[in-house]
Parts: sequence; structure tokens; C-alpha cells
Amino acid sequence: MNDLFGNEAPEAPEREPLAPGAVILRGWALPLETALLTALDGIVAEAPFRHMVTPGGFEMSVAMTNCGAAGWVTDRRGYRYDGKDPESGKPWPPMPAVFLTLAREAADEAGYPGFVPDACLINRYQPGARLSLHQDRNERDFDNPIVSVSLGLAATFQFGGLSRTDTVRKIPLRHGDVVVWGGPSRLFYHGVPALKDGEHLTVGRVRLNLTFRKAL
Ligand code: MD3
Ligand code: FE
Repeated sequence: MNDLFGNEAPEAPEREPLAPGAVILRGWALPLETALLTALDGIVAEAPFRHMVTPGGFEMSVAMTNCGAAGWVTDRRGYRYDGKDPESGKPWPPMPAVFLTLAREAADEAGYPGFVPDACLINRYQPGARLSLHQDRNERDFDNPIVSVSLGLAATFQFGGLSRTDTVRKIPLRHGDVVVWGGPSRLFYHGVPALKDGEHLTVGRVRLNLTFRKAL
């Protein structure tokens, strides 16, 4: 019941401005749920989720994999994009068409036309997993937005500003929500506190997050 007064455009997506340059498209990915989860199964069969190690030597609680020409990796040598999966030595699985289309259309809707991601980092949060406050700055060009898609269990997402010490806001990200971060918000600090336990009807006891980037 989000149209009690009948004055919304019939096909208007739920579109919440979040911060300068950032827009949340609530439920935007829901029509593609099955196609996304099927494509994800194919990727994970080729490039399984793994817990990477930070340069400081800590194993991440979030498990990750990638698809596309470039994948985000971390190890004792640092954070970077690499065309190959270090576990297999093979190129990352190609970006499925349904991923590319979703990312391009969401960016378009948010005011960033012509977004063509070459990297998709896939994060898997099991209960208790968290991602500490950070900036995404391993990409070559910050003029491109980042598109994020949440699936499965809901999480609290936190984001601040350009400085680590800026006040942090919290927003819930639920199954099917898509967020586009561009312009000034592209370099905002953000993170995910420990995932609460629960069971999602179709995805199970897990939260999955896809982040689409133009890395190269
Ligand atoms: C704001 N992932 O993979 S998605 C990441 O839910 C990451 O897994 C989180 O942060 C997750 O790097 C957050 C939302 C998000 C993604 C990228 C951003 C927010 C962002 C880049 C800049 C500012
Ligand atoms: Fe991030």
C-alpha cells in the first residue's frame, strides 16, 4: 500500500534519494530474482566463495567471488583488481547478460546513463559476518557509479561521508533493493555491521550482495 492517494505514476519505482548522487531503488531487482540466483549458481560453480585475507593478515568474515573481466581481490600484498581468480589461475567467469542489463538499467534510472561495468564483486554474508567501514577506491575512474544489489537476509547498511570520522547513517537493505552510488557519494565511507541471523524464504540463511563496478 504505497499509493494510498493514487497520485504516483503507475510504473514509478520506489526511488529514495539517499545522499548527493546516491539513489536507492527499493525492490528494483525483484522481477529478476530467479534469473539472478540461477546466474549466481553458475558463477559460484566456477569460482567458489572464499574468505580472502587482508594486507594486515586478517581473514575476512565476508566470503567473496567475482565475475567479469576484472575481479576484486585482497591478500598479504594488498587490494587490487585481477583478471584471474588466484585460487584457480583461470579468468573470472564472464558477467552474465542479466547482471549487465540490471546494472546498466539501474544506473540509467539513477541518472548515470551508459554505465558498462567490467567487474562484479559478489559478497556472501552468513550470520555474524561484517564489513568494516571503508571506501571503494581501487577502481581507476571514480566518475563511474557503483551499483549494488542486495539479496536474501536484510542488513543494516551504514554510510558516512568523505571523511572516516563523518557521522554515519544507517539504512536497511532488503532482498531486491538496488543502490546506485555516484557523484559525491562515490567515495563515501560505508560498511555493514554483523549480519543478524534469520532465514530468507528463497535465499536461505544468508545475505548476498552484488556490486557492479567499472574497474579498468
Ligand atoms: C557507497 N559492499 O563490496 S553495498 C563492497 O553490502 C561493499 O556488501 C557492501 O561495500 C555490501 O565494497 C555495501 C553498497 C555500497 C557499495 C559500494 C559503495 C555502497 C557504497 C561505494 C561507495 C559508496
Ligand atoms: Fe564498499
